[in-house]
Amino acid sequence: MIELYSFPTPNGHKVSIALEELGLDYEIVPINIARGDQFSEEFLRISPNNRIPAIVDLDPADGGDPLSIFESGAILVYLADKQGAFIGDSVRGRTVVMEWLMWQMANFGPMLGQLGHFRNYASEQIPYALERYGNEVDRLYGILDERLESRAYVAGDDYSIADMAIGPWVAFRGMHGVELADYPHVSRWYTQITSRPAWIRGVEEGKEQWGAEPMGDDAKKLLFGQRRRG
Ligand SMILES: N[C@@H](CCC(=O)N[C@@H](CS)C(=O)NCC(=O)O)C(=O)O
Repeated sequence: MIELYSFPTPNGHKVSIALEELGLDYEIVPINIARGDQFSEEFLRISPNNRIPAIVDLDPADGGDPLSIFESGAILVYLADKQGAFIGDSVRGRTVVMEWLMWQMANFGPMLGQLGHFRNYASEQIPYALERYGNEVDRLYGILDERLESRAYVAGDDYSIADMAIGPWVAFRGMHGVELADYPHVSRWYTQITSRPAWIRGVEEGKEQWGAEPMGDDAKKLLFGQRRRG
């Protein structure tokens, strides 16, 4: 059994999709980040960066104590290794999966996140920020589109955790002003991966919690005014 500490955001969905795809038994422990659950002592013990997602594997392969993991990329690698699936079955195959997983973690997620912030949550519209991150997001979607022009999936012929990491961010493209018609190969791939039954189940999980209430000033302060704890 795996406990998934999460909230239905792109980073949270990566892991619920992977758990469904891998057929692992799990239960969700909701962490409402708009209300400050991420700062509880219990959660910080497993996720010291006060971010979702995090997991606790109650039955780790070494038979030892429950094992906690934070950072979605580390979680995806752990789960894929646990089941021996979706991570490439050769040194070369695995390397390509890791490249594109890291590309998502270091580029596609953070840059889309910044653009989403400045478009949707900033107290004023700052042209420099919108242009800087808007350009970067267009560049990254362009890279992804090129990559998918001649491949079924991001890492090649096989669906992998790299697709599971990237796709959930495409799902939130409305927040970034992105039109899939501008990236036809991304569009083809996105339709393909999001029609998988496990994918659909993964994003349905906990759906009703997010967006149930509009982001108020208190939540914005909590999320966007953080400094060193203590
Ligand atoms: N690099 C982290 C990013 C996680 C992250 O940014 N999580 C957001 C939700 S998508 C969060 O928990 N925010 C809570 C906060 O900012 O306090 C990962 O991929 O796991």
